Amino acid sequence: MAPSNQSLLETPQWQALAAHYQRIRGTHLRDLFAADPARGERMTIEAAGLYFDYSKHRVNDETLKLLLALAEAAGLRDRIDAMFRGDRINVTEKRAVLHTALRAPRGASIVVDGHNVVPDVHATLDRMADFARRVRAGEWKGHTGKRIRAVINIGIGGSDLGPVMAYEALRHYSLRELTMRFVSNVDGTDFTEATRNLDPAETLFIVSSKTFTTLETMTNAHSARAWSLNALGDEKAVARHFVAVSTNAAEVAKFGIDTNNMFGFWDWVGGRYSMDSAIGLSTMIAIGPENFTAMLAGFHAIDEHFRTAPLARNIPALMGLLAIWYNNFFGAETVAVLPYDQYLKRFPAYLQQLTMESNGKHVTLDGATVNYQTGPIFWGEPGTNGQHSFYQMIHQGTKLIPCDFIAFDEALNPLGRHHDLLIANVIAQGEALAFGKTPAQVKAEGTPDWLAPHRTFAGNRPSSMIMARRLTPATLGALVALYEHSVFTQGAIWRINSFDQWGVELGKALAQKIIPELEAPDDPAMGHDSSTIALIRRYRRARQSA
Ligand code: G6Q
Repeated sequence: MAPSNQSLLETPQWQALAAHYQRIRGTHLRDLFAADPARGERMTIEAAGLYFDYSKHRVNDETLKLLLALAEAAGLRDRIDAMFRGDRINVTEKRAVLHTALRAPRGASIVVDGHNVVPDVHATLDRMADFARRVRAGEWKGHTGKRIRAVINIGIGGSDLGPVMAYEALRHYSLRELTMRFVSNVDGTDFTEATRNLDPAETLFIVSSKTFTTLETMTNAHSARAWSLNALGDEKAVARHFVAVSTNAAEVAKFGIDTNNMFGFWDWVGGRYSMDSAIGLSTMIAIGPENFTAMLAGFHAIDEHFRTAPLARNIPALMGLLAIWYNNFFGAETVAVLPYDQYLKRFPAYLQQLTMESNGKHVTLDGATVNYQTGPIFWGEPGTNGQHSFYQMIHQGTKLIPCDFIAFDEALNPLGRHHDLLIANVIAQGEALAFGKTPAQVKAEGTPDWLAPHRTFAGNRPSSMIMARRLTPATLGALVALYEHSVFTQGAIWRINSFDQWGVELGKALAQKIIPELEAPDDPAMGHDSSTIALIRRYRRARQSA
């Protein structure tokens, strides 16, 4: 492992990559494929039902060797073991990072502070399953005796994005008689629209908040309480219409939710890593406990792959190293995630939090400012829709945008030729990005000389292809775990803490000062800059005249 006082950029492994980059940067994917006819089969890995094709990356065997040497020097293997073991690798919050324990099989042992946490995980899963079954079967009745027909998860950030994404992704497996909705924004529109047309007597709220103090969630939870009680007219109704998912029993009780109706988790589960903890209660209610268990098994299969496969055959490790290759050597600033599956429409939004909240950091673990780029910007939309909008830039713009394509062999909703057309598109995109179209090819098609530059595609634009047989709960778990561990790999190389979020904590405090300034009856004394003061005064005038 490199001495920790040696800057990453000074390590021999980094310098070897920098020198190698100078040699390979001009090499075209056309040449790499021409030189090795087996490349498209050789540079693939299968694990946990996923097929990963990394042949269309601007790498050769030497690049991979050097990237793997970088990982070895960063002690990636030891870092992985430390995470799985439950070491307090989240050093700024002094916490273990054990989302992998959430999907450990019953009977496994993971000891934190002398205590095996796996039985606790399964005890919570059992309580969740019991509750989910009762709601799904109509046995959990509302205050007036009516069955529950709508479930609303109130949460934000890590307590919302995972549940929303998983519900959308697994909607095919969901109990259609139940209406599932999600409220996150403090904008009252979110709550108002989510509850429109719902009967409070048939609506169950899951208030999901690790801390149970988050402004948006508590504001929405109080509005939900008022909405329920306004219709049901009895404080006792709260017990039938509200359950909580939290680590903070005291605040849950203060809100009026019976702690018997609380599902807990632990400080070693980060918000953005919590979709398979009790935060997934809405997912479990939607798809049922068996499907939820299958999803956890998918996560666990990739956990085991990441923990045990040699780094050279380790999908998340390679994904992470390729991200570093483009981010730090090619200067790419973003990664596009392009699922060719309508059910994965919220997957890019989910990944934005997972990747950017984890690796949007500018200091190393010991507090030194980095002198290299860290986490790239993640973005994306489902194919084929994106093809008719921003793909133009990926094909012909001046920015290098590595892409992750995700697709499935089988459609969940077979309909005529739709699936063949979908898959033809995703395969064609990867091919076009890699190989482009030369001026000679364009002219041979009869394009006049003046138009040829506009119709030429340079190619050499890298992409990964991730395929699976079909989108199942297990596949979704495996996919999410891939990205979790790719993010981990990147953080380990950059020597940053991927598990804190001080920027988010700042956001939670910022508005607190301004709220009373907006609501004060008389013009308050304000210690802000002139723009902020003018904006506050402008809003106060509008508010007073409304
Ligand atoms: C996730 C972040 C953040 C968090 C939300 C909600 O890693 O910490 O997105 O999940 O701010 O926090 P609570 O669950 O405490 O309400």
